[in-house]
Amino acid sequence: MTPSENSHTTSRNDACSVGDLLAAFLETAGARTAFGVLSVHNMPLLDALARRNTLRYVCARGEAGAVNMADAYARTSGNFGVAYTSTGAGAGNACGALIEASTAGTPMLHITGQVELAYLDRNWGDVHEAKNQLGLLECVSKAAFRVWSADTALGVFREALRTALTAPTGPVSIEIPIDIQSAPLSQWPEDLSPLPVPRAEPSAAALDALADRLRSAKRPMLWLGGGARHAGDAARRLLDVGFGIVTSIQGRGVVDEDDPRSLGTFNLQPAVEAFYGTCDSIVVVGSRLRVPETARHTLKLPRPLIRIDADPRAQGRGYTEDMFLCADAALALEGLADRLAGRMDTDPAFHTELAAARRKAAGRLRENVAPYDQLCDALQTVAGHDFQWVRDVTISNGTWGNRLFRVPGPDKAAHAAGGGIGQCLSMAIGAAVGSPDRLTLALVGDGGLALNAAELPTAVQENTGLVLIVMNDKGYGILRNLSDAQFGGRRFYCDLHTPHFGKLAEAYGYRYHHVTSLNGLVQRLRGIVAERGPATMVEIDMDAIGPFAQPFSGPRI
Ligand SMILES: Cc1ncc(C[n+]2csc(CCOP(=O)(O)OP(=O)(O)O)c2C)c(N)n1
Repeated sequence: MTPSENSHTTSRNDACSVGDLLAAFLETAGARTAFGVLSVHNMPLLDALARRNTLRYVCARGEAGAVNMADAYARTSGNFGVAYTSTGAGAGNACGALIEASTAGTPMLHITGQVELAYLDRNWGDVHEAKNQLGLLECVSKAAFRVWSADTALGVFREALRTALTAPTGPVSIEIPIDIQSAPLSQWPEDLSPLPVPRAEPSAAALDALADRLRSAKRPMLWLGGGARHAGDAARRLLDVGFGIVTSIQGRGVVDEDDPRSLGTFNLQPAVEAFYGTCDSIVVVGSRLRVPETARHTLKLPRPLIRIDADPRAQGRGYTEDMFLCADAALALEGLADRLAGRMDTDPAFHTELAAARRKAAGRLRENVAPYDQLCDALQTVAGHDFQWVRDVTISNGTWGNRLFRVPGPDKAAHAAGGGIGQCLSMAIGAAVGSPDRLTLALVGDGGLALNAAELPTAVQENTGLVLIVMNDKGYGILRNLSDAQFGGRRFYCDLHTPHFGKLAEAYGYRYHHVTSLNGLVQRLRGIVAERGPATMVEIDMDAIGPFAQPFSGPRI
């Protein structure tokens, strides 16, 4: 709709409005970038943001894209994310992406409009009206707040940001009725600073008890999840004490994935499960022990199983633990390392056997994904050590992308943790905007790309330089495999009419490469990466290259 269709008029010159306050608060809190879709129901906010002109604003083409961008921006930049949407359909469009940000625990603010206070929740058919929008956002976000008046707005902004940044972190929605957005404050607050973020401090007694439990272990493991992303230093100290490490997919890169004392993300393969059988303890830190990463909690983990989590509700989830410590991951592991350094006598063969288990698991995966292991290796060679790896829910990610392909750090990888297809392109844009000097590689299937192809021009407009690798098998490959494995080969609804990717790329100003053979790929990819246009699309023609050696229909491959 056009602005003139809306009955409400905004006062654009008032520099002391809620919109100005929000822009000033975001700036004071350290925000540098925001993503969004302009709408009549957020114009006072975005007008204020633009007038203040201290944040970069990225025009997404859809609200799902804006939230995905802010999400991956936050995951890879270490800052919190900011996304603006409109009310009604705009906020609704954001919901799938908010579910993803909630699943991944991404700290971000989602700011959305609402109809005028006097018309709110009355079902009078106002433009962009939505039934119980706040309830909807409460369900998909970590929390949702409404701003009721100009003078109470700052308190809401501060509490929303504190909630987003407090472990377990997550997206928080703020709903601001359109008349409140432009309403003047009676007084401009002196202090706009954000609130301190509480960290769950472990007690000395709890750490002593934990150390006592582990001191005699000969083959102790650490399982690190997304909640331990900031605990890399402490985890490395424990490696030096004699621990072995494995990570969840969300915990990738917390310690160097090349470290021979780490299993990387080979966390549930048969060779690794056999190795777990030889371990005499495991400390699970900041991980949900997710259903797909534990074979529905049937994966046999070592005992005693000790869990450390900042969220007290993690206790007993999936596995009953032998000991639980509610604490921040870094504080707990530092405390543990202080108590165990020089006081453990672990099995000298432990790390060698761990490395052998990883080799075995990786070798099996390599055989199963052939010939695409060559693509994995070529990308790894060309990417070097400072790049970002953003992935969609495509077979290539579920197999080699999540495990064989190594990431350089916890803040250099992002994927759809909740398993929703189509979010990769937007996430890659957010990651690239946050780290413009770093190469951003994005891995997506043709089916997934179709969902958010609306954001193709955003990548070019923002000059992201991202390299989008499209695994084109002309349909939903994983669902074909599942149809074969579980539905007697009845491949219903799996085949898609896909675009001519070369023409699509050309239409949007992408550089385009069509890969029909894996021969000489390193050299070819080197050229592709070196040219770094505004954005590049590399279509991997899977019809021409051929199928995977082993059809993939589950994570144990
Ligand atoms: C939002 C959403 N819709 C539907 C699905 C179901 N789904 C899972 S994988 C998949 C197919 C993805 O196809 P593509 O991106 O081409 O990757 P491929 O399986 O071919 O590797 C679908 C539709 C989903 N996971 N998420």
